[in-house]
Amino acid sequence: MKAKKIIAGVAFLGALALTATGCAGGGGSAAGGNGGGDGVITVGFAQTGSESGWRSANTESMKEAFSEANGFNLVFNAADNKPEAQIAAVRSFINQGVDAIVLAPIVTDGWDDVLQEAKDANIPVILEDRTVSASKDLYASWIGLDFKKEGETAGKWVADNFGSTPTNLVVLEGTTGSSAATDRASGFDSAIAGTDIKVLDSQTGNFTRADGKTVMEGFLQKYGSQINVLFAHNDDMGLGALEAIKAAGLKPGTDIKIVTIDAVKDGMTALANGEFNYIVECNPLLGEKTAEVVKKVVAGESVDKQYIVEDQAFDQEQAKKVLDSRPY
Ligand code: GYE
Repeated sequence: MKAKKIIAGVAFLGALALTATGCAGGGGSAAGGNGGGDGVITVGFAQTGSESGWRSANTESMKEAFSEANGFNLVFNAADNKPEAQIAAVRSFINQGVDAIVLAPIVTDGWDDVLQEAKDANIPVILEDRTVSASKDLYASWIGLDFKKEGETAGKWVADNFGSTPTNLVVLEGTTGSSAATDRASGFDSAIAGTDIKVLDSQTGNFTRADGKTVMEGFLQKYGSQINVLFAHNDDMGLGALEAIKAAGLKPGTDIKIVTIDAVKDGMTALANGEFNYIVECNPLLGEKTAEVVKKVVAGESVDKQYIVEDQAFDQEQAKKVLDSRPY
């Protein structure tokens, strides 16, 4: 803890504020109580929520890396994918006087003010997973994935396999305004540009299984068997869509080809079973790297502005081979 920021009452109010904004609890006690000087780094982590299998794996990776044994006191908040609640959580971390803030921003925009407040309070912010549109001066580093490339890889597979015959495609988009959804869409669109693939419809399924199912039901009602290919921005929406496709009497993976992103266990199982056709990986195990960067930043050491974790991609045969050895 930074001694100058410690006022027990403020820390207590901060803890209350977190409860009020829907803090999901989790690692560590509220910041402010340990008096500093003990080498423990108090980190406030503002997670998006718990929308997907990817997110569960990411939260687990972060909690493991930011453990007491590793020298951290983690204050965890999951904002249920509500941008205002996430901004409030970050503000509460600032009031508590944490040593560093790790932020997995739900949406790209709207961060300028609160990141400036963190900067004014001398609390470094490290982005994890998604990015923000705010000035790069307002955060120390970003540990994430190349979402545009993920979309391109998915689009290239669709273009290579279906691009030379008229093909109708529907898209289940991730959370509107998130960098993961925006960049995956632009990468995918650029890869299928100029082919015979026609996008019939594209709507958000908020990265969840439930919304993926509901939106796919709507697509099926509207377009029925005209749909040849589904591109879902994550496995969970694809898995929700599977149920809708089966309920409509169609065979996923055969009647409607399915391409998704993430490669979590359930998605890879569907791929190995022939119900999905292609998955682009998005690695959620960002905890260790993020913890390493946080330690350096708090110690005043220099870090890179961004660390991009590499992703792979799998077809059905490759999924069968690696399924048992997947770590998440
Ligand atoms: O693909 C999705 C999650 O931002 C990379 O968010 C992340 C995405 C991931 O909900 O499953």
